Amino acid sequence: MPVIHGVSPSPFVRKVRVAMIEKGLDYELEPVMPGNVPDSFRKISPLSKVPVYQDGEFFLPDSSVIVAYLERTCPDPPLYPQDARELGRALWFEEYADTKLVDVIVPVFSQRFIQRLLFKQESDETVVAQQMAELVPPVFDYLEGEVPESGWMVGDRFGIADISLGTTFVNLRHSGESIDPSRWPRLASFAERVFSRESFASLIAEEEAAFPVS
Ligand SMILES: N[C@@H](CCC(=O)N[C@@H](CS)C(=O)NCC(=O)O)C(=O)O
Repeated sequence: MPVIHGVSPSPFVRKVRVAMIEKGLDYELEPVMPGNVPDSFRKISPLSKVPVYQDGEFFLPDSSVIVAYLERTCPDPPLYPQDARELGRALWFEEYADTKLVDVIVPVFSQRFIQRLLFKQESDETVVAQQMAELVPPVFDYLEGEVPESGWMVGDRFGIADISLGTTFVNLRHSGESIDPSRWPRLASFAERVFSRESFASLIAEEEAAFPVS
């Protein structure tokens, strides 16, 4: 059975797990804590990051690479559009989610989830407030203009764009924050749609049980 090396709260690990669930693929999760990896892990992940996919002696790092590989090995159901322009847009939203969206959300997640929940230390609420007031809004403004009123990001078919954006919204949720529906109504309802999808809902339930917010 394939193995995913990484930990469940990582947005990139979750992205791969959702893709595998959507495709009906079984896997095992092998815990590897990012930032504290053994030397042996660097051999299979030259950038020392999670996730890494393993199938026997075959190893692949990077969530985008892994999901693209899974699409070739298990094409049904497809997670990438066939149409060239739709594919381009889906890949763009994946890139934007993996870079800009992660960049603005992870500092909030680091304070509220990693610092407070995992390490049982005070969170730096000035960091959280600054992110939420200054750095997150322009990103949400952009996405609010792109997200459809109903359905999914590209071609009204659930796929890689929805998975990539949705996985980081889960980290925002784990941080005790949400998308303000009075300011970003489309984006807030998109996030709720993603959270309700079975693949996401099962992982959110598993993660919330493992890391209860008290
Ligand atoms: N582009 C990579 C990013 C992976 C990534 O940044 N993972 C984080 C955990 S969420 C990590 O392993 N960080 C450890 C480090 O940067 O040393 C992907 O899509 O898999």
